[in-house]
Amino acid sequence: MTIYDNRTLTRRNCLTAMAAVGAAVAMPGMAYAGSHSERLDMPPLLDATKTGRFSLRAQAGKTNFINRSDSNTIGFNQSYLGPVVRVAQGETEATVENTLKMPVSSHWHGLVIPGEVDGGPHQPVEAGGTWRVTLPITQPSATAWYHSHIHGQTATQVYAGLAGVLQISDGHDDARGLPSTYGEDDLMLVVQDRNFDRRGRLSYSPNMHGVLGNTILVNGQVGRVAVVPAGIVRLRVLNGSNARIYRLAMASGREMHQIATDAGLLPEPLALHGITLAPGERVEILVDFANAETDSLVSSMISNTPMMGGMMEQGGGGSFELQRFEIDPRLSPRITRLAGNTGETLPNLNPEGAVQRHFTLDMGMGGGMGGMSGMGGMSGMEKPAENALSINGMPFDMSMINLVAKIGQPEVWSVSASMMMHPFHIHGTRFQVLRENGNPPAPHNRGWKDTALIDGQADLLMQFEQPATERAPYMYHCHILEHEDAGMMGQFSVG
Ligand SMILES: [Cu+2]
Repeated sequence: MTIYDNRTLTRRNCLTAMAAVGAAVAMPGMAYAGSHSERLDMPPLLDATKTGRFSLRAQAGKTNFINRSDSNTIGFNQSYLGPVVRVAQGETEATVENTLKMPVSSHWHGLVIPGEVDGGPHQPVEAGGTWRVTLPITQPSATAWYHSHIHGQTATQVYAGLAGVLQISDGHDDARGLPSTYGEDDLMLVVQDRNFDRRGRLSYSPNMHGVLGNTILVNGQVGRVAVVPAGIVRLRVLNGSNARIYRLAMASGREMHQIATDAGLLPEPLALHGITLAPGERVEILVDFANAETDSLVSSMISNTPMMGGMMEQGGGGSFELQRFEIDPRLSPRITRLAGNTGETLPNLNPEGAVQRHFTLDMGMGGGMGGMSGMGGMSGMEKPAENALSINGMPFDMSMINLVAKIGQPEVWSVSASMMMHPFHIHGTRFQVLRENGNPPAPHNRGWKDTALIDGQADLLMQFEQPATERAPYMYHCHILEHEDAGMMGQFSVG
């Protein structure tokens, strides 16, 4: 099924696009930089903390990203992406209505909830249908997200816009001294890379290695400026890209203070100059703009193809801008001191007596040998072969339960990837990164996670709290969406 107008698909390299738009381009490999003349909009906030319910409607629309040219897109409650849904602990009723002509789903990525309400491939919302579920939320505050998860369609549907942010909030951020005024000192940044043709229309060219775009979108917008007060600002960053891995830094070199990983707050801010963020991962950072100097969140170029796997630190040269910040002196900063202890703790599960499982993320022939043209994702046009990718040699099969886990039983999942880096996501739980390549995890990976970038090998420690039946199993998969769709996924029940 095609979401886009096929006539807009073009096969040309990035230089053509750069020449065509004539935009100020300072980013290697990035075609559209924008002009920084317009202010970044936050996604609409859908606050369900008081009402205990929210509704999402999958709908088709047109979105003008660049060059005043409309692209066919899909979104939740709007034409592209969805609202920031804010929920509190307790029971929340979610309604997902599907007005599209194809099945979609809404997987609550990062929620520790039963398999039956997880929104994965076994809970499609058929065309014209409605899905009503109760989400029993018991986990602490975190920035989670939601996106469609129909097997074989996840990459195209998310690329076209079927994703949004789900914030779990206990309402105590003021007491913690954390910025919490949405859109003022608490900013949501959904970072995605997308390809646009020379007329500025969204295009999708399947590639086995995952599609890399020629343009950065933040909250579905190109080249906007975020206006912030001259104080401490909280940035919640979601990597909502299909395949691109970012190495986040501030252009000025100023410190970032990490306060949360995927699945929750750290005990106290962690000062860092760089944070790696793979597809599906979230990070929350505090940035102090007290010196009132403009700055930008930037990323290094990171190569991740089967030919160049594991070249994280070598980068590939250069960096590009994700989001520019300007200070408005008229905004009075609400938070001027770095928060202290948040009251949360680092995960410290006991691995004694844990069930040991091994997962090898396999590229197969198609992935391994077709990598030559995949650089930048703009010239490699090979179509993904069905099920060319697998885990432990088994491509995903909707009718097969790959493993059975027990509630309360500690498990260590040893995940390895040889040819390139893969972000590994597990449904229905949060986990602790125990070791990365035999070493203690990188500082920014020490909090609760639900997605971990496997650059070689990592041991993940977890303990399942919720049930998942054989009819509504949890997934584990690579979060490069083209890999997931091509079979790098498995499923499991928990009882
Ligand atoms: Cu992968």
